Formats: sequence, C-alpha cells, structure tokens
Amino acid sequence: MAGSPAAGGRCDELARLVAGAVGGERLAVARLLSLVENAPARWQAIGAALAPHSGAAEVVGLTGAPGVGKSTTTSALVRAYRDAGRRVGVLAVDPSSPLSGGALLGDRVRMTEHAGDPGVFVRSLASRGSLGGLAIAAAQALRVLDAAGFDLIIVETIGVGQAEIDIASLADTTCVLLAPGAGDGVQAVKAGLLEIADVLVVNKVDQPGAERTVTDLTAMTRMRDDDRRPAVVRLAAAHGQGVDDLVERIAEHRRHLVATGGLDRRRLTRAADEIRGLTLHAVRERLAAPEHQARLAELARAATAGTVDPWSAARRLLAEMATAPGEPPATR
Ligand SMILES: Nc1nc2c(ncn2[C@@H]2O[C@H](COP(=O)(O)OP(=O)(O)O)[C@@H](O)[C@H]2O)c(=O)[nH]1
Ligand SMILES: [Mg+2]
Repeated sequence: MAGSPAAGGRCDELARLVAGAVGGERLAVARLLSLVENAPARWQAIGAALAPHSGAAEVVGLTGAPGVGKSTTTSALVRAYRDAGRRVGVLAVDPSSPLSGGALLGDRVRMTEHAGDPGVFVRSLASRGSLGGLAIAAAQALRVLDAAGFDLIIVETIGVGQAEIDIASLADTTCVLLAPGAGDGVQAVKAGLLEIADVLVVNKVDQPGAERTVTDLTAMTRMRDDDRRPAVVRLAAAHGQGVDDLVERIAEHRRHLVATGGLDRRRLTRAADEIRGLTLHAVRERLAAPEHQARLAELARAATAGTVDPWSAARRLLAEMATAPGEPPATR
C-alpha cells in the first residue's frame, strides 16, 4: 500500500490538512475532525501527523447525567474563557446512542452564541460502534483542536459506565456536575463519578434542595482518602451565577497538578491508557478480518476435536495476527 499513488495522494492531502489546521484554517480543522469521525482506517496516520503539534492544550472535562446542565455550563465557561482571551475548543462526546441527535442538536443551538467567533470551535462526536472506538476517536479529535491552537478544550460527556470514564480521563481537570434532587449524590457514588471528580459542581442551585445536595456531597468527599478532596462549587449556569468561582476552582486544581507533578503523572497514565486502548482495538480489528475469522473457525473445530487446547489455539492466533501480511510494521 505504501508508495502506491493513492496512498501518496492521501498522505499529501493529510499533510496539507494538518499544516492548514496548525495555521488556524477552520476548514482544515473541520475536515480533519470529519476524518476522525468517519475514517477509523486513517486514525493512525492522522494521530502520527498531529502528535508533534499537540500536547499544549489544557483540557477540562464536564461529566454528568443528561439534563444536569453540562451544555449550559460549557457555554458559560466558553464565555468566561473567551473574556480571558483564551482560544476555546469544545468536544461534546455522546456515547449514549448511535442515533443520538436530540441532545446534540440542542447543544448546537445553544452554542450558536459562539458561532462566528474564530476563537471558538465546537464539535460533537456520537457513538458509531464500540465505545472503545469512540474513546480513541475522542482522543484524536482532541489532538486536532489542540494542534489548531485551541489552548483550552472542554470535553463534555455523559457519565455512566466504564468507557465514559475513559473519555472523562482525557481531561486534566474533571468537573462532575450534579443537579439538586433526591439521591443524586448516591447515584454519583454508584456511577463511580465521585472518584474521578477533581471539582464537584452542584448546578441549578436556583432550584429547591440545592443546599441539601451540597451538604451531602461535601460529606461524601470526606470519604475520599487521597490527598485531594474535590471542591464543591455552587452553580446556576443558566443564570451565569457561580461561573467565576468554577473557573477559579478549575485553575486552582491545575495549579495543584503542576505544583505536585500530578499533571505529568496524569499525562503518563493517559498515554498508557491510549496505547492500551489502541492495542486492544487493533487486536479486535485484526481478529475481524476474514482470514483470521477463517483461522478462528478452523481452530475452534480443532479444539472441539480435541487436537488443540483453547489456550494454545489463542496463542497461535495471536502469533499469526502479529505477523499478518498487508499490515505495515509499527513505527514511532
Ligand atoms: N433552573 C436551572 N435550569 C438550568 C440551569 N442550567 C441548565 N438548566 C436547564 O437544564 C436543562 C438541561 O441543560 P443542558 O445544559 O442541556 O444539560 P446537559 O444534558 O447536561 O447538557 C436545560 O433546559 C437548561 O436550560 C440552571 O442553572 N438552573
Ligand atoms: Mg448536553
């Protein structure tokens, strides 16, 4: 494949797009993000081309159940960071449904406030197939925005289950949003959200029961035994109340990360997570190829016949996949 005219043309196109994105061309950014979303076969090339240009952005995650006010908060934060002169990227990742739409459409409408501002770029990513795939795509999309010079990137994602926590872990600072309501804190504990929170945000404090939620959450943070309990922020995003405090708490968390070496540790963990994810993804992809499926069927027959045990069969399959023809050897 390498060296064929088609591949050469695509390399040129990719190099042009990356150069364009780094130079701040919005069309190039949009095109790269579309490639990330629609062409998993090109993730490797895109990731490799972007790697030298990324790693500078500060990434803030907003996670919480649908309806707690993540998009409203994102919009309020964008406003605040723009006022502070930052260039802001927004990545809304929706793992809930392949057919998603409703929620993201709403987000798009709300974000029209920032349409036409060259210092803001908003993009949604919805789940197509595997959640693991979505996490990989989200990491690549983040790199695109980072390389394009958006120095603060907000990642908005629904917080339920393991893969979403992977997406949340793309952030340097993770804000977990809750809204007043019976049992909300308990739900957060169940979903493992408290453990990933660097800042806990009680949004909709204009609604009844907010103080109770703040009290409950503050008590729950005392159960965390690590060096740093998350701050609990009161927010009414729809009314712009508490936004400055949230911005300050995010900055405070970042200062803490930088001062303690936590930022480097997080980035190391993230790199390991990404490599692990890419490895598992590659194995799954290869296993799905017709020749390996045929081989799997053959080994299954042999296992049933008792001529090979499943462990040896798996080892053989792995070895054969590692030397699969047509796969370029790993670089970098
Ligand atoms: N009362 C009140 N409603 C809010 C507040 N923030 C957001 N909302 C409303 O909550 C609903 C869901 O907000 P949205 O940002 O779309 O939530 P998301 O699903 O987490 O992104 C919308 O109708 C918002 O207008 C707030 O501070 N107070
Ligand atoms: Mg939303």
